[in-house]
Amino acid sequence: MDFFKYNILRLPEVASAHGDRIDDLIVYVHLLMAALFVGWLAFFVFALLKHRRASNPKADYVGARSHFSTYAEVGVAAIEGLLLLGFAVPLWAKAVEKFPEEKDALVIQVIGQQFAWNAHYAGPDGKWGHQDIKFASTTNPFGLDAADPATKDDVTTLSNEPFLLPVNKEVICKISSMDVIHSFKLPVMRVTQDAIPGMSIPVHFKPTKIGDYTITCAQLCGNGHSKMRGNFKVVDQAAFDKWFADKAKSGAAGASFE
Ligand SMILES: [Cu+2]
Repeated sequence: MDFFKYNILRLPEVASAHGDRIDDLIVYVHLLMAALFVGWLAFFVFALLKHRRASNPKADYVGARSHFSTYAEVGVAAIEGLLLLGFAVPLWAKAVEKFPEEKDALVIQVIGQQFAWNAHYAGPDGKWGHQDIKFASTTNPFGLDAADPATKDDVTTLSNEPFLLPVNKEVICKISSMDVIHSFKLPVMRVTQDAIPGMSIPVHFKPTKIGDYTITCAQLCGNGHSKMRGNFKVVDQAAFDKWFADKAKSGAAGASFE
């Protein structure tokens, strides 16, 4: 299976708990398509040869008597049904629909803006600072209210500054946008979600490998779209705790918006 994933399809590295099952499905779909391509092409060549003019000088008005093609069609539909009901739907139910409890997960807000990704964590107090659209600006994309004491220790990373995630812990990202439609794509996590202005759409995943990874924007969002590359790092819990405490202490969120 890995041979198909990484040598034939050349999928990127996978670093999330559910990612392997998405790759499995991608391989199954490609195998079915390859079988159809070869099978139908062989049938086409067979039909060209069998029904060539030289061996059939007179037209046959009855046509095919065998039910082979019907059985083949039903067989293909059955395999497609199996892929959809046996793999795709259960995977969607688990990897997309079934969220972990917020109390057991790291919850962050992510906002796309032309052309950067910004992230916002409730600080060590676990409370989100008050947010209002009237405070929102390019330097304060989350509309944080600097006067609210709960804002003081909130952690933000702005303008594609890398944000950190602890390894082997569920993460919930609530995705939104300041301006146009973007799409939050973490290729190694096998996560993609449109960022839509006026909506907060959650996605969840569990990073399983320490490393530095890329965020891309998967919706053409303007002339700087190709530069809308953010970064995030998956680190061990101790490194995360240290970074988080330092960020919270520096009062990044509270200070910069006053
Ligand atoms: Cu974008």
